[in-house]
Amino acid sequence: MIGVAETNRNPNPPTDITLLGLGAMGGALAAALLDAGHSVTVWNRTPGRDTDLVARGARTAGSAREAVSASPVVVACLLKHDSVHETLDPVVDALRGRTLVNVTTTTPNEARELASWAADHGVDYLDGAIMAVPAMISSRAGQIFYSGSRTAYDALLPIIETWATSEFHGEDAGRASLVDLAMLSGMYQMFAGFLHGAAMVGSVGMSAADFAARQAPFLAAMTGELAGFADVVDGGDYTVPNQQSLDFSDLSHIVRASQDQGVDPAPIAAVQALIDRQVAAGHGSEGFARVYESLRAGELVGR
Ligand code: FVH
Repeated sequence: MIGVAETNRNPNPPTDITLLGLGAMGGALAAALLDAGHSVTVWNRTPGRDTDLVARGARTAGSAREAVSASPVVVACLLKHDSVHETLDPVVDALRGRTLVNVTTTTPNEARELASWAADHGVDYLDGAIMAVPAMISSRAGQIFYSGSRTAYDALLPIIETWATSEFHGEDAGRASLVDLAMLSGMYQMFAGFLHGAAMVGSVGMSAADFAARQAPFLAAMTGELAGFADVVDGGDYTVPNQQSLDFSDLSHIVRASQDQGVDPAPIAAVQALIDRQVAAGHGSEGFARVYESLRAGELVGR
């Protein structure tokens, strides 16, 4: 990964930018570009979403072709992978020789497919994965991961930094998306874990708000354990001392408690299944981090 400080800044970045897609995120990105003094051309499939941006100085394009033709840099912030092709396939001849920054959420393979499609049509392709909600755009709290064309990243850094903290993750166009989706995987499983706990205590009348007030500081403290797990995983030795063993980590009592309360134990049962696989493979005395091996191998038993 290449961080912001390690990039070659372009002292004369292009100032004309086209933004395709004026949904919640596209609108925020366009507004940030206008605030930074860029000349911004906007286009949206459904007319009428550009009113505020035009009032702030954006030029509006009557068609995707006109929008693409207006600037050397075209940013696509559309709903999904298919939307990008639906918008750009018919105008790909106009895109030739320009840079496409695609911040539409895609899977890694969809990003790679778009990079390959762009290369076939003479388009420099930079994929972006946004780790922010629209309200975080223009703040350093937001992060956007990029991968694909390093040339494009270096040239555009002064522009894309107006949106959020930028990180370049390499020339595999799918990598930014992969990191993004891996981050979201952890987040959604944490949310599901919280909701499962809320359902357990809800069965005896505790409100979700009461539970959240207790769970939030506990989870925040537990994130301090992540670096230790990471050290064990990266070191590849799950026998290092002072770890909680898989045998000790048996969670079947939580599964039973959930069932006893009439609550679906699916989230915690999934964790227990990962533990069981490693214990069955003879690794019960090793650390909890060993469940990584089952996940990484994509198979039921450890290597
Ligand atoms: N909003 C957020 O918090 C998240 C944060 C993380 C990253 N995402 C991704 O950003 C992409 C755009 O998200 P959005 O919030 O702007 O989404 P919407 O407000 O729903 O707007 C969607 C825009 O896409 C246009 N669109 C949809 N399908 C097509 C199509 N086939 N051809 C052309 N344009 C299309 C839609 O146009 P319209 O419905 O107004 O005509 C909107 O402009 C997204 O990948 C998030 O995952 C945001």
